[in-house]
Amino acid sequence: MLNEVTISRAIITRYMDKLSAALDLDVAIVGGGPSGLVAGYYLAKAGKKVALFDRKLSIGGGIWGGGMMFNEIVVQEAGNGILQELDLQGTRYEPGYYTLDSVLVTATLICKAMRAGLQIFNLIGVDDVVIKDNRVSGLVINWGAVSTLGWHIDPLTLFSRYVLDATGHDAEITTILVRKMGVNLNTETGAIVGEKSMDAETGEEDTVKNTGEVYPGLLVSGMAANAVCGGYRMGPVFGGMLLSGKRAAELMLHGLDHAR
Ligand code: 48H
Ligand code: FE2
Repeated sequence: MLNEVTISRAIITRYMDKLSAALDLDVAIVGGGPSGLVAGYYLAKAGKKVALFDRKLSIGGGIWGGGMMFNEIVVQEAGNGILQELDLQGTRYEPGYYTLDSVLVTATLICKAMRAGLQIFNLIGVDDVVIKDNRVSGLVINWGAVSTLGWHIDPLTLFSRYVLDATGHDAEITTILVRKMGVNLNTETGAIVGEKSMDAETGEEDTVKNTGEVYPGLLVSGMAANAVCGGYRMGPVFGGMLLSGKRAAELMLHGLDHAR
């Protein structure tokens, strides 16, 4: 016979186990779009303790909607290479252009990343970072709905050796850091340069080039990398996002494995 309170206790206990285990991480990823999910996949696959936080109910960021709500995305040759590592395969449209169903891509990225060991927390937003010795050293978290409602409820905190800002166009984490701490970033101007208009070819190259550590302990990937470092946008072509996530993971793996 099913006991309603046992069901409740099972959920509360299991959730608290997951959340407690995520309070001290190798990498905390903010944003569950393509770049954050791919970064999480490669970090988890390498055995790192990594969790991803997204304030929304559904993980996947901008992939779900394809282009203008047509639920297909395009990737190029290099992006298709990464997708193959994730057991996905684009359908060739013209030489150098592959298409995929955006729902299948999102669902598969989430599934592969979690099966590799990525812990995903949906419904949790990131409002601030922890600073220790001039280094980003963790996240300040709260329920996504709390910030949407504009309530003042104090947050909780977790530590991590790296934070990845994968929050998309708004580069929210880097923006908060600069606004609150007035720090200089590792960008051309030392400030947040801002995203540029549409140029798919340049934008795709920019996304990978701009992926990196912009402040000690804080990396940017995906559209956040272009927003922070001044890259072009590219529309619904997603190869650069996937490659950026992989690049961010490689940089952090190098940092984690070469730290004292
Ligand atoms: C918790 C947060 C917070 C926060 C945001 O936008 P995304 O899909 O991110 P990317 O960079 O991996 O992918 C970008 C791509 O989707 C895109 O927009 C492209 C290719 N655009 C080209 C163009 O021309 O427009 O996902 C970011 C995620 C979202 O799910 C947000 O909910 C989440 O981050 N998020 N989560 N705390 N403070 N800020
Ligand atoms: Fe976008």
